[in-house]
Parts: sequence; structure tokens; C-alpha cells
Amino acid sequence: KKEELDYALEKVKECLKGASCLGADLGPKAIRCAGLVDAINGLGYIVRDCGDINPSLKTIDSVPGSVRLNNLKLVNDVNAKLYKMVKETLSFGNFPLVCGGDHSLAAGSVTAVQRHFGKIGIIWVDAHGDFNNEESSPSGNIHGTPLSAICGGGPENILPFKENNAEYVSPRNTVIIGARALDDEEKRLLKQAGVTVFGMDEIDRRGISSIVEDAIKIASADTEGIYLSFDLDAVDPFHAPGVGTPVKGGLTYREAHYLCEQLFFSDKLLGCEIVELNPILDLKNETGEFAVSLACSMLGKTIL
Ligand code: 5AB
Ligand code: MN
Ligand code: MN
Ligand code: MN
Repeated sequence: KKEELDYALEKVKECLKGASCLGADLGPKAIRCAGLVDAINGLGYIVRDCGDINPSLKTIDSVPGSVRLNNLKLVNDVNAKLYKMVKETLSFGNFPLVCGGDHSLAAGSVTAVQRHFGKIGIIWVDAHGDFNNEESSPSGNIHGTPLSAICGGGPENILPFKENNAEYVSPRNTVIIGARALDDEEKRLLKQAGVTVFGMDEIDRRGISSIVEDAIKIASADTEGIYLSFDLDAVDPFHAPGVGTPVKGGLTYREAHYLCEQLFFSDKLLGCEIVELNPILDLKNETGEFAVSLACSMLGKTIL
């Protein structure tokens, strides 16, 4: 019985990859089922679906005690492939739209965008800060760390940063929108680094339009443009239940869309990603459909 249990636990852990629970790897399938390609074609674009990225590794690789990050090898393997794919997309002169997958993938996508364009700004839409490093991470889950890695605060062993001599993104050009679940140590690290954090309270007070205006200014100051990393858990779970780490009190349906629309019209977007969709936790693919509608707003769909 114990052996059986250990085996089952290992199986579950195998599926965890960068996140805290099973299922984010099914996100791209659900987004395709919700009609992503047709919807973008409908806006007048030609879509080249590069397909899913599957890890060559199948085993879990957490080493209890030594390496604190769960499934580091597997995440690095996927990110090395994603880096190549996004880099190639950009070198063809195309616009990358990355669909997750958990948020660990940002280390791969952002590295490629940085290497292609040079100095970039980042708008990170998320209930969380994703600014933990190897020491501060309460969970060891890599999806809680990518923004810190991108800004040079570690974990340093997240490839493909090192391998490709990518420059870190300046925290001065980095903005988080929608935060409401930051860890204590993470808050300190964000302050220390100088990342701008617009929490939900500030959105309540000032309204989304003035926040987005500020965010675009900050992320585009002295940069080639902005990469948008959209974690679906930024949105209130009422509209986006299909995420692994839901937090009440998030962006409304229109706040989320408005943000994407304005980013498109800023003419500063270099690429974007929609991550953390977990179809197993979703209700009739509602969150998958929401992701498709957000992608359309990022790509210029308007009301009138
Ligand atoms: B997500 C937490 N801060 O580090 C951690 O969904 C949660 O990509 C991270 O924003 C959530 O494990 C990561 C507690
Ligand atoms: Mn995230
Ligand atoms: Mn999140
Ligand atoms: Mn999450």
C-alpha cells in the first residue's frame, strides 16, 4: 500500500512541472478548442501555429535538500525550446503570442524577446508578484519566481538566461498590475529592486485607465517596447475560474480587456503571452474562451 501511494504521489508530481497543481500543460489545447486561430484570422492576421512544446524529459528531478526548485531540469528543457521558437518567430518578423502553460515559461519567452530587441519593458498582469528567488520561495514552485529571474534577482539557474547571455530586464521598466497575494519576503524584494507594483487597491482608487497609462509610460521609458505577460489569475475567479492559484478580488472582465486594448493602441507591444490556464479546474472552458477574447483585444479587436 505504501509503495502504491509513493508511486501515485510521484505520478502527480511528474505532472506538476512549474506550477503548484496539475493541468496547466493542457492550457494550449483548451485555448485552441476555444477557437484561438479562427478568432485571430478573423482580425485579418495570418496565424502560424508552432504547435505545443513537449519536454523531452519525463522524470521528476527535484533533489530534496539540495535544489529547492521543483522540476528545474524539466522547466529548463521546455524553456530552452520556447526560447528558440520565440527567437525564430521574431527573426521572421512575426509577432509572438505564447499560450501557457504555467508562468515558468516567461523565463524562456522574455529571454528571446530581450535578445531580439535589446532593452525592453515588461507589464506583468498577475494576482501574484512571481518575484521569489530560490531562498525566498515558500513552495519551491518555479512559476512563483520568473519575474525575479528576468530582473536579475535569481534563481540564476533558470535557463536560458545564462546560456544565451541575455541581459536582465531593468526593474525600473517593470510593472506589475493586479497584485493582491504577495509573500512578505517577496514584497521586500520587489521594493528593494524598484519594481512598480499596482495592487488591486490602487486600481480601486484610481481606476484602470490611469494605471494603464502610467504602466505604459514606465515600461516604455528608454526601451524598444513592451512585452505583456498576462497571468489569468489576475482576473477575478468569477470570470476566470480555470487557474491553479485563484485569488478573490481581481480584475473585472472589462478592466482586463481595457488593459489589453490600450496596450495594443500604445503601439509599443513587442509580443505577449497568456499563461496559467488550467482546463481541469475550469467550467466548460469558460476561462479558455476568455483567454481567446483577451488575445483578440491584445491584437487590436475593438468594440466599435
Ligand atoms: B503564479 C507563491 N507566491 O511562490 C509561490 O501563478 C505563489 O505564476 C506563486 O503567479 C504563484 O509559490 C505563481 C505562494
Ligand atoms: Mn504568475
Ligand atoms: Mn499568478
Ligand atoms: Mn497560478
